[in-house]
Amino acid sequence: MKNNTTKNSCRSLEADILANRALILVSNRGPVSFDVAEKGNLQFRIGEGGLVKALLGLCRHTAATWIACAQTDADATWQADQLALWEDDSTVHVRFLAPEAEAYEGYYNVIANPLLWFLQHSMWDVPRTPVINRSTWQAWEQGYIPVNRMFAEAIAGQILANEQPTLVMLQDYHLYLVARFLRDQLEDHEQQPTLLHFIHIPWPGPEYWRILPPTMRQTILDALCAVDLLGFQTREDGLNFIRTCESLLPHAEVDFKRGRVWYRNHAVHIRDFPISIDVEALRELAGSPGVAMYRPEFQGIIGGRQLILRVDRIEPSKNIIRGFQAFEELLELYPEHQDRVKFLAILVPSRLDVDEYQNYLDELMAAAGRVNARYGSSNWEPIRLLVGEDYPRAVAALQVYDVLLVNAVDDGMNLVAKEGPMVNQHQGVLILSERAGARQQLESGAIIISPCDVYATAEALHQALTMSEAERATRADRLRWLIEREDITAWLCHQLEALVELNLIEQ
Ligand code: GDG
Repeated sequence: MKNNTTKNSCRSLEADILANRALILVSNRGPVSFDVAEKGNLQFRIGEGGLVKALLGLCRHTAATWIACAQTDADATWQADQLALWEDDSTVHVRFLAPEAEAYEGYYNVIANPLLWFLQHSMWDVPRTPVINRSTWQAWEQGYIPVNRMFAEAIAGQILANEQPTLVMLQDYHLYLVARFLRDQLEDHEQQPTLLHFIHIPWPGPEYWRILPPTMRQTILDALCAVDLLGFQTREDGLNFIRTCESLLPHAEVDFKRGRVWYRNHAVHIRDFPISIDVEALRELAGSPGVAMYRPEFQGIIGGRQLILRVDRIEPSKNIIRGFQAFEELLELYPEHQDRVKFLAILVPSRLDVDEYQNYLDELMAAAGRVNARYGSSNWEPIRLLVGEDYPRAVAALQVYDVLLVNAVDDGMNLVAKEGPMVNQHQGVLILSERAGARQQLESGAIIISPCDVYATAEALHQALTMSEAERATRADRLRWLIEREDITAWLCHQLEALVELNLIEQ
């Protein structure tokens, strides 16, 4: 009931705020992607996930434009036009930017991933990596900077064409420099937009940002200080941002209590908005035939045993190898679990053209192979890997776990930790890394572990596998309650509320 009331008030807040305001959404990847159909005409698919759906929901209230980088050749040929995605007559104007291949490569595959991603997940092995050499600088100067500038130019053009004041919502670490370029572009114009930037990945403290050369880190901090409202996944990420400005951005005046940095005559407000899932849409998918069809496959894999599950992109920050090591430790410490438990790892290929990711895949397969060779028998394969992109299959697996292992070494939020408890039918136990953003909200229902501590993770696995039915049910109820009351609508709503509270926008 409460949830419905909140949803309705969120929808009316969205409508009120956007009634007299244009909207520009900006992200590296757009909400749709095009390909060429058999007859040669363009056809599109809407991106999966709650984020795209929630942001697209906003577009129905006003004149909205979504600006992103083309991901396919067909995207690049799409002539910035209105797209009708809904049954009523509302539309969204989708505009793709098509940077030169070399510039995109430097922006995306060198600076954003791995340099910033690894830095913000504290994953560099500092005595050896990163090596910031001439080609990294080239990727910065001829890739990250110009692609960010290209975004700013496109946004500025759109703002000047809009008759109403504009709210710009920027997403993530690919676009750190956009706000400053945009302010520079609009310096002599009256139409100053309200800028909101949400960062989906962790923000470490200044000690980590020191890995970047001063020019790079100051350019990033300077640009982010041109935003009006800067959103992070957790309170700690926000505090780390303020600490980073205090230590590394000369002339910045920080105010921890108010969550504000004053810089170049402008205040940037820092808040946490933990992202979540679209509970309603997930439940609908979980009840669909497309998910049900996987049940027999999983029954076969599990074979009446208990199931430990993980679902991740193949990504070093997800800490997949230590998960296998913890399972090995469990089998050694508590041999009674041998032949009684199956560990299923559903792994989604990701960024395999970056060396670090390809190597990680090889290493994790070897780690799983070692456990299987050591403990497996003709009727028991301890670890099963399922590699591939198949979201309904992942949801089907989430319905049947006894234990869900989320042991990321660092994670902005981790949506799997929120999806699992919502669809699981076994009162399954969530083991959650203290370094996943989801811990801030889910701590009281999960077993919290320190992700590098393989021994403690093994103990947590044992605790979860042997937990009483009553405790499992209490924890599962708690998790469902916590997730349901703060779903993706709330994430969006809290950002709009903050804009109003901070007087960054008149209602
Ligand atoms: C970044 C941040 C933050 C699973 N199998 C498939 C598939 N999935 C879904 C999962 C989940 C999503 O993909 C992954 O989201 P995560 O949050 O777990 O992780 P990242 O991809 O690293 O996301 C993260 C998030 O942004 C949002 O802000 O939480 O911290 O790193 O929903 O169930 N999706 C598709 N195919 C599959 O086979 N398309």
